Amino acid sequence: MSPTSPPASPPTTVEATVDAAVVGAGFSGLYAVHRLHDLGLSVRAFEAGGGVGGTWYWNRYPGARCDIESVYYSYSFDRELTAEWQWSERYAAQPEILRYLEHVADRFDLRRHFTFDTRVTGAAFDETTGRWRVETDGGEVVSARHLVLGVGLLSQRALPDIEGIGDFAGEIHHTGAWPHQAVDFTGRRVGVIGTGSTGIQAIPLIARQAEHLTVFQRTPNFSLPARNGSPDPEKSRRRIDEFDAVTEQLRTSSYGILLDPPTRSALEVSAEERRSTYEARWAEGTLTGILQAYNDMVRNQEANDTAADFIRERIREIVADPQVADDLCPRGYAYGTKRPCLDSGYYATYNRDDVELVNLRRTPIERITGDAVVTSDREHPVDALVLATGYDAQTGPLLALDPVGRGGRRLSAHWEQGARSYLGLTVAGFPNLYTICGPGSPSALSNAVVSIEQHVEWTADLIVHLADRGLTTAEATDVAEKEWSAHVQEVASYTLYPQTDSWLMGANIPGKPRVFLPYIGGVGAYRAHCDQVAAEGYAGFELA
Ligand code: NA7
Repeated sequence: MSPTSPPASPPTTVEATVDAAVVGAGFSGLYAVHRLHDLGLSVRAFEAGGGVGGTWYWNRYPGARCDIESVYYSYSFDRELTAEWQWSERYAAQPEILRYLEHVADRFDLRRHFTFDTRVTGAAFDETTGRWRVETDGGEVVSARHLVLGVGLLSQRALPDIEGIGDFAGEIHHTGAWPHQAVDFTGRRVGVIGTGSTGIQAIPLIARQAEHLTVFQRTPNFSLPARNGSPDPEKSRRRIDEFDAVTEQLRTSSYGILLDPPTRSALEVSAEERRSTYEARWAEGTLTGILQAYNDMVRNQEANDTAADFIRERIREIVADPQVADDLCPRGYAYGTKRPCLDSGYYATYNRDDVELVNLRRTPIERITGDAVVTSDREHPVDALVLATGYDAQTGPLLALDPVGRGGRRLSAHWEQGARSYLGLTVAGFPNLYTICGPGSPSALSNAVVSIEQHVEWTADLIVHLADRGLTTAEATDVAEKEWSAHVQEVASYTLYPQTDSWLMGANIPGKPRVFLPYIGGVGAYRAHCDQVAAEGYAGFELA
């Protein structure tokens, strides 16, 4: 080759032919690889990160931890795995959850199936072969009969479109792409934009380290104290000694967590009784304690107001400055319809002299300069900026990959008017494509690990069903997709959720079509429905 020859184009030949390609090495991808390999399928998997972990690989910001108790926020597919892993905290922090997933990868020898630091850049269904052609940024091409996307529901970062943000001269990080080395804020003036679950976890810890912290809040959230500490020994014991029973309870519950379903309306008990219930649940330290105290909390505004008022009272009790307390009080949307938060000392952080809250509803951000955030009333000098601004949830990661289905139709075209799916796991016109935690599945409104296991197992069963019968493709019918998508919206319409601007509605992303993304019918009911579909020979699918 002469020195002037053009560089070789990336290889276009198929390098590997497998039964299944899996994208992602988080809870979904790891389990999908394990399950499919165990069933005797050949599997190739790709992960953009440098290791396993998914969400827990990327979210290394201070305070990152789960807000479902760790004893339940872990896999349940293997009793020995559960028995041998001891969580050190009731709500484990990111490094421990990452260690757990690394342990799972090692224990089941999963890493050998993965290529890390490699992003899948395209996937197209070849109608002549009935296979997916999967391309990576490493120049690799894989031909796979089945394509399982475990790309996460909160992995496509939403960066704020603020004038001048690119000119900021200091350190700037989105919480979902946090550096691997701890960021030291000592002696620095830090600005945090965003007060969702992430901001609420990070703010107390950043405040302790920084010289000064300015929190830029657009919408206040409802948060309950986590009361983190050691795991409850009785729950840990039961999880192992009564493994099958607890697993079954989680799988058939509404949210993938253990709770006694509420039977009464908040409005049929006296104000005193309600108050003592809320107080007990405020003391309990769980994400959904108050939300699940009565059965009409997310359906009836008046019932919801009783809980919202109670939490606002607590905020006013904790926060010394009445104006700051008032600014922190959520209003104008029902409690729980933005995902609720769990914190460790969040509200009390605003009693520190070195922490300032900027209410962006009063004084919006106008621009960012080299060393300041400029709001409509003044400049806030900062040396570092933390963007806790969330994600293009559920659809974002799938549309970033934008698979090409039958007839050359892209997923982005199919979802132009909003996401639709059959069971949240499959899409009409995209045979053998499985979207773990996809829109229309309960994942975002549940203990995601419990949902993920169900999604993966159901998908694996479908793949085996095809193989056993010498069939090659499963494809959701248009009718099934239409009916399921209508059902997802209908169930949501019985609640207060669709009235709130939240990422659950796609409202945090400009121009994103408004549909309610997760399925709110309950983890147990959803599982039963999926099982029924399978029992009927995969009703709603064309198997070919
Ligand atoms: P969320 O819950 O989407 O929160 C993002 C926060 O960032 C929220 O307070 C937003 O305010 C705020 N935001 C977003 N863009 C801007 C701009 N441009 N200016 C000011 N403020 C902004 O993301 P999280 O990472 O906290 O949590 C995501 C999920 O991870 C969580 O629900 C759990 O399931 C785990 P807004 O409310 O849009 O007014």
